[in-house]
Amino acid sequence: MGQLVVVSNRVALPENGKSSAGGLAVGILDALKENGGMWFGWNGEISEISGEEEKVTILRDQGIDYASFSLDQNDYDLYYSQFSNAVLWPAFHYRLDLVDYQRTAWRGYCRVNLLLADRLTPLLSEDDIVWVHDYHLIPLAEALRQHNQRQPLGFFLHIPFPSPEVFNSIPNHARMLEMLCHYDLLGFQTETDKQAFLSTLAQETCLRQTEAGYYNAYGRSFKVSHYPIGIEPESIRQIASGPLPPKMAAIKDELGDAKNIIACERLDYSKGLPERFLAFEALLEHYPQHRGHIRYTQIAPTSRGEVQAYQTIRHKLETEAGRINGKYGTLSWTPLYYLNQHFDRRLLMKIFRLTDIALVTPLRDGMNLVAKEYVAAQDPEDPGVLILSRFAGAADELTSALIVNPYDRGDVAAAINQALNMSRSERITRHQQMMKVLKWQTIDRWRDTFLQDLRDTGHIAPAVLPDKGQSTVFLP
Ligand code: GDG
Repeated sequence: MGQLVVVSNRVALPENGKSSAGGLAVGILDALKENGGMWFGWNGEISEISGEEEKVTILRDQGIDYASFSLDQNDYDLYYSQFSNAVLWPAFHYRLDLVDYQRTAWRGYCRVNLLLADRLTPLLSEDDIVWVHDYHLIPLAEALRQHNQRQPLGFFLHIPFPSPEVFNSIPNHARMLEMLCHYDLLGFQTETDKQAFLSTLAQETCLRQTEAGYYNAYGRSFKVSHYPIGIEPESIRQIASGPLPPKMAAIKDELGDAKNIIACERLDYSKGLPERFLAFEALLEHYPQHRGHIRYTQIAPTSRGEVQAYQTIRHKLETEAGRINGKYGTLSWTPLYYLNQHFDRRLLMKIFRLTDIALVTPLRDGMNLVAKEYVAAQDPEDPGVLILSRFAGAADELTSALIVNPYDRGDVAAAINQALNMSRSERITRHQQMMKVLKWQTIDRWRDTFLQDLRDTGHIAPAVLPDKGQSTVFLP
């Protein structure tokens, strides 16, 4: 049997023989450890030499080959910062107003994917299976097919797939759909995402269903399904319930009887942070009985700091946090703690357990792992309350959370008030219902079902390929 080859934009390289990877990376690493395999992608470094000259470095650790490379500045700018993060990310999160499209970026995006196929091809064997992750790598399957690679190629989209009207607003949308159909398996987070993809495809071209889950378009056959990503609830429970570091114990004492509200995510406009700050302000305004008795801590480490839209939202949050604290704070009480910092993962899980309410209110989110981690970190005898946006993929599964519309600050404020007043027995019931889902749809299940389906696509007739040796042109 061949090996599993995972391809993602970034590779989480092992450090000092020990991996520092977070939840998703751990799930991928487990699969690689089980079956042996390779993880291929960018090492996170920008190199001085040109992309074409850059070599792949292979590092072997615990039976896994980490095949990684640097990008040059031009490739990083066009492929990563511009097309991936200033076109695809905002558009797929319904923020067409933030799309900054340039044709050079699209060409750079395609060129880097072709470069990745050039580098990956010599590392592949005929009986390998290849699992490609996320929106940076839409063109990769087509590029690999043009290198005569016939292995099962699977693609999982971690972010939402938007409605046809939104997707069709992206220049090159038709070309991207065609590129996606070179994969044998296309996986989405939710049924809604899957349906949005199929509707978009059906509008663009002749789409035929050939058997349950299998489709045909552009002369190629592929499977389409949804695979909600999960977490490892037991490992999170263990971390969260372990002893508190001394610094944390002091914070716990300091909190006293105050109710603690937590929110944590990368600083990203899709996560609905400014809207959430305003919802918190609405709570203080309309439910004055909570003033002085609650504390909202927002953890938001910087991400993609070089992209303009991310700098703008950072400034906005700094201003808003200061304004709200200035308006409602007293000499002895600060309502909002805004921490633009990265926290250690283990510490984060303990903080989740210590807090009474989690605010997870993205404007759009593929899944949202923080929502799931928060629930798993709770004490089952005295759990906190999850307030969850209806626009997070997780809302399909965690229906016992308090589901809110993040655009309606009155709705979010009312949910916080409801959570602050919720009886212990209701909190326990809701928590039990959510834990049932989390224990079923774990990250292992997500990975195993995807990989099983990818192996099963082996019976699909291979795509029509050019003869070996015939030169092919990869057109953006
Ligand atoms: C994409 C999709 C989808 C956050 N702050 C810190 C920290 N985190 C960790 C969380 C969680 C992870 O980062 C974030 O995962 P999310 O799912 O919430 O969001 P994205 O980063 O946008 O992920 C998303 C996901 O892919 C998986 O498919 O669910 O929809 O957008 O694990 O705990 N970790 C540490 N310090 C922090 O300050 N250590």
